[in-house]
Amino acid sequence: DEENDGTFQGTPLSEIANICQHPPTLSDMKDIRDNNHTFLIKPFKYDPNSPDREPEPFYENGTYVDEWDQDYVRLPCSQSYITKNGTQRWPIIQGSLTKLQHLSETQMAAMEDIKETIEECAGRKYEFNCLERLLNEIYSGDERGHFMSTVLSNLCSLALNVDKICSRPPPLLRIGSNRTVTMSQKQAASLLACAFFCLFPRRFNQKIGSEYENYPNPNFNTLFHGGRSGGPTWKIEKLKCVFHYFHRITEKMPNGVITFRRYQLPESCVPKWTESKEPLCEIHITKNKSIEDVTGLLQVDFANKYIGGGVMNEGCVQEEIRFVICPEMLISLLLCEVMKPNECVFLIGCERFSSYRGYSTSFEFRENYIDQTPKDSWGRKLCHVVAMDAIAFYNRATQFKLPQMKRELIKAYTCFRIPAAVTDKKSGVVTGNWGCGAFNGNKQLKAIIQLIAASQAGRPLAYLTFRDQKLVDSFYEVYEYLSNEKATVKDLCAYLQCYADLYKKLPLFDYILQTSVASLHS
Ligand code: AR6
Repeated sequence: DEENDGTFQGTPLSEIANICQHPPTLSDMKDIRDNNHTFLIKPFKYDPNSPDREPEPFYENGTYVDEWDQDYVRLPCSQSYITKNGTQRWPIIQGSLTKLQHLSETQMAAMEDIKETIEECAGRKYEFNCLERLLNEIYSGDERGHFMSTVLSNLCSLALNVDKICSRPPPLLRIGSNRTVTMSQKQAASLLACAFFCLFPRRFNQKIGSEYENYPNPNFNTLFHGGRSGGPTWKIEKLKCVFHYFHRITEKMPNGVITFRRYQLPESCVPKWTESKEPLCEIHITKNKSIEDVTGLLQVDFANKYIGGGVMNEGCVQEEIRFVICPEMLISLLLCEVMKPNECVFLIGCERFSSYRGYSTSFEFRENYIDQTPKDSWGRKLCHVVAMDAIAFYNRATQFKLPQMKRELIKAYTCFRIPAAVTDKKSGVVTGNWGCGAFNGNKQLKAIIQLIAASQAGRPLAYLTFRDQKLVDSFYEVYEYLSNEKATVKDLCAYLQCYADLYKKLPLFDYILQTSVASLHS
């Protein structure tokens, strides 16, 4: 046990404020009169004594509301979804999916049938080598049989009933909108079934000037694409994770609730960094844990500004792995426009379904994962994740320039900050080498930037070094030094400001250890 094996430094994790011990107090859903919060479900209260109760879809006037514009997800079931010939697309989709469902239930469908269905629904051609390799070569006969009959039939039914299950299209979380959407896990499942069949219109084209140029593509077409090799092994493993989720929801549909919340830091809340006397936050530093294993703290997703990053392609680092083991997070690709430097997205309540081993090219689906995270009074798992996108540094020297340091600080603060209205105890944040893998950042710099942001937000910081014992010790040495110096946020900012001219000479931690707080301001 890490708590006792001496590999961590700082405050023990068990002493860091945790939302599972102190669940946040939430207003009743029915009392929320917030134009920026859309509920796809009727007001729902979770009662731990009747855990099987399901949230119900919210119907405006008893029927499906057909919104079809730039503020809403364009659902395939809309009457306004028209083919080039001017006919409605939904009846075509219904025809194809019903045929496939019938096949899967009577004689078991084949890869070709899935391919035909998807192409018929979209009215375009795709390449499916990765899907094909998984289904026809890698799955055992039993796995394949189960997928091609039971699971596939359920996916057809979830997609065919998207209008009934979702009751209306979710709003898009557009730039600057501060919008929030709350839905049931079943509604998310229905939307993901639509993504499996690549049913979301206009999302394939991300060319400049096209409607969805600033959005990721939530459809699975690129995930199925494998090229001549059938796709790299880790991409197949990602598919296995997502299909495991489909398998699980086919056995038993989860009955919880999830929320996606886009947040923009108001201009008036940008701290005066160089005047701030906030003290250093508490810290826990350790090397063997993974962010997704630390329940009850705000977990950081090392995101792309296009949320999900390479999850639908070949990407397989922290964000992509998180999204395939918790596939409900993929709904964010459907909802979220690109994130600006002063924005972030919270993913609340998403369930984890798979365990894994390896990382990046060695990534593998391991086995079923039972997520024991308790629920809040809305029926959401007490799992709070924030998508925090760093700058991708092609030239590593750029990150030490002031505008870049400031941008990263604002981003981290936007993610860590707790709105003044929230009176609950401030839970910790769990993060690590944010921006220091695919995005090429400097670990020492990012550690200090995140320390400043967490201190300003008044939240404890759990910092996972991803097996780097040297970083555990060196970061803690610097933290202790700063704490002895009684350094505050403004002092930390002063260190960074001076360091902008010194980065070529020595590492940031060395510079801090050699420089007293008093000398910074003299
Ligand atoms: N828990 C703790 N630390 C981790 C974990 C984990 N589960 N996984 C990785 N690390 P990276 P970035 C450490 O490269 O540089 C994606 O494509 C490990 O030391 O995922 O911000 C996104 O979509 C790793 O090297 O994040 C973006 O496009 C480091 O964290 C892009 O990558 C950084 O992980 C973001 O790249």
